[in-house]
Amino acid sequence: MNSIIRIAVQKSGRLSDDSLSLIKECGIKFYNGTGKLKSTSTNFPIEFLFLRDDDIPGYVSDGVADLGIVGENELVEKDREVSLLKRLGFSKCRLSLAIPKGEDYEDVNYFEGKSLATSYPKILGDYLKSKNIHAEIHEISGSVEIAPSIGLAEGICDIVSSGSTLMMNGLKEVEEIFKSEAVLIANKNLSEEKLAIIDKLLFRINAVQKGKSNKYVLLNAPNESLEKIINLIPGMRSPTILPLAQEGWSSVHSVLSEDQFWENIEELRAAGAEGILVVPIEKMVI
Ligand code: PRT
Ligand code: ZN
Repeated sequence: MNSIIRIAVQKSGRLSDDSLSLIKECGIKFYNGTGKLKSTSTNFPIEFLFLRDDDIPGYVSDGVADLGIVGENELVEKDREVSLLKRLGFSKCRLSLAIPKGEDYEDVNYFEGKSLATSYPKILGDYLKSKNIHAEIHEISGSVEIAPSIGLAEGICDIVSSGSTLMMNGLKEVEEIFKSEAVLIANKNLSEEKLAIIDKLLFRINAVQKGKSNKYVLLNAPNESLEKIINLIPGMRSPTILPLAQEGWSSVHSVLSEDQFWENIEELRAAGAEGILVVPIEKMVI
């Protein structure tokens, strides 16, 4: 029988768009009609389950799904037995402690004997324990940021991204306790056939991720500077050098990380490079 893998992705929320874009960038086609709970790819042996993110670690650990894409915060909080296959680099956020803006804060001992509202009692409990702090944890499922203003708790532990929700609620972030991003998780007891399909998927994800973090750079340079320029943009194996129609000039093509490009831009220009083009790469297989 031909195996097929089943992946759980968030149905609708902050992880959904990026999870589905990643799958599409891997060349995997599927129909994602609104309200659908399940879908099967037409060109890769994969089936999708669209779920609430809270349920994804459990479904993967129970084997209802073989793979899942979920925030690391949810994964650690739910504490289920699964393998973390890959960090995916999107939905980045942090879990932080915050208190009313006007409060004086020196260090984490501030929280001794205080009450804290959170949707992440496990991560918060483990953190407080590691700091030997005794605080009362109120678990609430949403709108955590209003807890201090309605007198439910003295501080909160919640997800922060830009920080504007805290600010709008008169709170200040005082400790970051956990960093999170979307992760790909897998069931721990998968058949060889399923593992082989997952390897193919990971190969594609790696190619997409490599492509995103690198750029294709083309520039023109006088031949006497070529050696210097090659050292600045060494590329995957070595740059491609093509002669220009104008005598004494060449076109140099290379691949490098965007950071590396910006670090070297002044030196490239000083070496005589001109007509510099930086082009996105869709996929990159090394
Ligand atoms: O319906 P379902 O249960 O599937 O979704 P959900 O509402 O539980 O989760 P969702 O879609 O809000 O978030 C899914 C995942 O995205 C989280 O588990 C995190 O891993 C990640 N993520 C990234 C975030 C944020 N950024 C984020 N900013 N999750 C929540 N927030 C919220 C936060 O709770 C707070 O209310 O945004 C507010 C803070 O944002 P800033 O920008 O104002 O600081
Ligand atoms: Zn949720």
